[in-house]
Amino acid sequence: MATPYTQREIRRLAGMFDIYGDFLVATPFGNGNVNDTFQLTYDQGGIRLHYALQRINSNVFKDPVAVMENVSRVTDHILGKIRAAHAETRKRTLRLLHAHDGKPYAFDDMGNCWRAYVFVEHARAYEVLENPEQAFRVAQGFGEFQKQLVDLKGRLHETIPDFHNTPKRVDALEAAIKADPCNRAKSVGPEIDFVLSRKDECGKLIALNKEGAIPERITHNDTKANNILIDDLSGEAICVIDLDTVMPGLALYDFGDMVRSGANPAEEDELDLNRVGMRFDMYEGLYDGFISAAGGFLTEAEKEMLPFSAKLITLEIGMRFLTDYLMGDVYFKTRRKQQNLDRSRTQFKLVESIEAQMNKMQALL
Ligand code: GN1
Ligand code: MG
Repeated sequence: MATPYTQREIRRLAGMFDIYGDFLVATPFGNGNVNDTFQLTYDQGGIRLHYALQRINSNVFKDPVAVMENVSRVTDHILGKIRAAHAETRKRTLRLLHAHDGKPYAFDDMGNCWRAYVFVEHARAYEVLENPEQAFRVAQGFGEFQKQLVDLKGRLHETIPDFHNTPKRVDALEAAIKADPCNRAKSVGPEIDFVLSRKDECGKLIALNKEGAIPERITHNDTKANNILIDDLSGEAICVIDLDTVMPGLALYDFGDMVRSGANPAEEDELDLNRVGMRFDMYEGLYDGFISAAGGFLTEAEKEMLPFSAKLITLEIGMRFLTDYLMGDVYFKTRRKQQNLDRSRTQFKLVESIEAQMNKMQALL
């Protein structure tokens, strides 16, 4: 990842937080599409320690302080749960460092909001999951995360309103087709048709929630496989990360995004569409893992919609990539031309693959 920040600047930014020891080096970290992340290395009395320093993308998160209030509440709550379990465990939660004024974030001179975390060692995020056992653990980890938050008191801020409101995402696509600021719409006719021919299904989950058939919960809303850390030694999913979109939502959004990102053996921007599809054994792993953690609190109506949620969220993210392509790549980071279009194509290929296996998925229920 190219970064506009020099070592000196990062060192100064990191200096806004209470970190003891000597700054050694900062390196760009991870593959996020939105925020900028650096791994910091410090020397503390001869021992090397790592921290994560992150700039919140204020184009995406208009109210970073609200984001940080949510993240603090959620991580404190989960830490309480881990401690109360009184068990030997590698389970972790992200831990925020304090800035000098005691707040868990700090603004730089340019008005950017930064935060720093203790780095979780000996664990990593996988872009593509390797086998059904790993899928099971990832889904179990995200399911446990939802379960840990069931008794969090008070509503969290909606850090991005209507984040998973699929009909509004369709509206945004249609507005982008109409505005067509980069004159790209004519080149993506099949992709546009793909979405619009499925428009009628897009409001299904929102409608069920409105009718009271499925409840609002506290959900993660960005349960990409790479947003959970897997312990190097045990293979257990030990820490959910990327908590900016933790907010009121439907449990199904989290399951859907897990399937989208965890059951596909190819990367999100894979160019060879023959490699893209939903592996059924991976779906089974994700399904079993999610049920093992969340089966106790999910209602029958929610369980019934699990297969559909995989299709819906994959379609939704595909249309978000397509919209961003039409708008000139203003939301998601891109590293090459047409990357957003490539991303949308993989999502639509995956939707087709999910549709073709829908009966088998239903049968698992
Ligand atoms: C973004 O930041 P990252 O890469 O985890 C996006 C998600 C998308 C994802 C697709 C706030 O997540 O909604 O599903 O890219 N996050 C936001 O890769 O828009
Ligand atoms: Mg992420």
